[in-house]
Amino acid sequence: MKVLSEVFGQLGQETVMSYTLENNNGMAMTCINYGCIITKILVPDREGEFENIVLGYDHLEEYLHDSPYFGAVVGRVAGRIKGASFKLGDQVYQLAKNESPNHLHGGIKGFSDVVWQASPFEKEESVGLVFTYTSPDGEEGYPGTVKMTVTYTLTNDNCFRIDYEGETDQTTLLNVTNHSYFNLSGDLKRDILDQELTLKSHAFYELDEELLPTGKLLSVEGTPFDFQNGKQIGADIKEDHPQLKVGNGYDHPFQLSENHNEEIVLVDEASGRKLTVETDQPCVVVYSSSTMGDDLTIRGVQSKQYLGICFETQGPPDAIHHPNFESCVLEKGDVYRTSTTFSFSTIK
Ligand code: FUC
Repeated sequence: MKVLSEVFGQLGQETVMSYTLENNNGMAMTCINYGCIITKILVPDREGEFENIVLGYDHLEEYLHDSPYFGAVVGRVAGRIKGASFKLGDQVYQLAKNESPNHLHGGIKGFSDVVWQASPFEKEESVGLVFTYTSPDGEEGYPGTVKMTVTYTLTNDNCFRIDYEGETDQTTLLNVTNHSYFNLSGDLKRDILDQELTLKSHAFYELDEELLPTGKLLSVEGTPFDFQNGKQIGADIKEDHPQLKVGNGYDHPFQLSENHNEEIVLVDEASGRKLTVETDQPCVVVYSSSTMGDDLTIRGVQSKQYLGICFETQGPPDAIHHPNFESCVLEKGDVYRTSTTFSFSTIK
């Protein structure tokens, strides 16, 4: 097991570093301390050939200008906040309107757009990185100074784990996730429509035209949103369903009916690669790159709709406006703590 580090780029006075974590099987993942972005994950197919299975870039410039949150940690609050404003007690807070009139993924310069402190570690059975960032009171409009720690750990069983921890000095909101786009075909050979998704979810959150939750949970039963028995992502994606129209495909929070029990499984039959995602979070936003256009060049591959799929494990979006959702309020003295694992294997 080892960690290799090198300079990735320069951002004003700050040097952005890249770190490659490698385990004893040759599985390797590269991340940078700008936005804790995962730039690359190399895993074997059924023949043992290692290829990259996430959307990412090799240059900092591309992340600064052309990245829809590729591989990044997003926060303080992932997803949209209606009207870019919320109330805590009697106080109204105005957030950055970066998807006017709403707030998206932590704002203009959220966790995905700042340089984190990184310290690599090497242990007997794991290698990793501890990222820390202190978000000052008022950043992007949020109250409280928030101290964040995000730990990436790679183990010898081809499991990659993300641990998030946060503390605040006054009541605030916190709901963080990672926005990696997966594509198990390897080096973006195909889109994700024929990759098979199994999702232990009985219900998904209805979205309005602005992709904000209406507050209603809808049963997946008999709808294109039912992945309980596994099916290709493309199987029903073009069906005439009002919620698919809203999201241009899947861009929805699903309520997880189980945790830490293979609740999200993605399989690419052609390569034999399998990804299993497990979390303690109550929901996952499944985003099928539905709004991705053809305007990006990703390591030589032209971007297109459905080129990747994100599994944004998190608390439900816009929870501050929906008292029936799990709360995303963090009080002073409490610790925000959550984890998600991404395990890679192959099928016969
Ligand atoms: C996802 C989506 C959004 C957005 C963004 C890049 O999380 O929910 O619609 O397009 O990522």
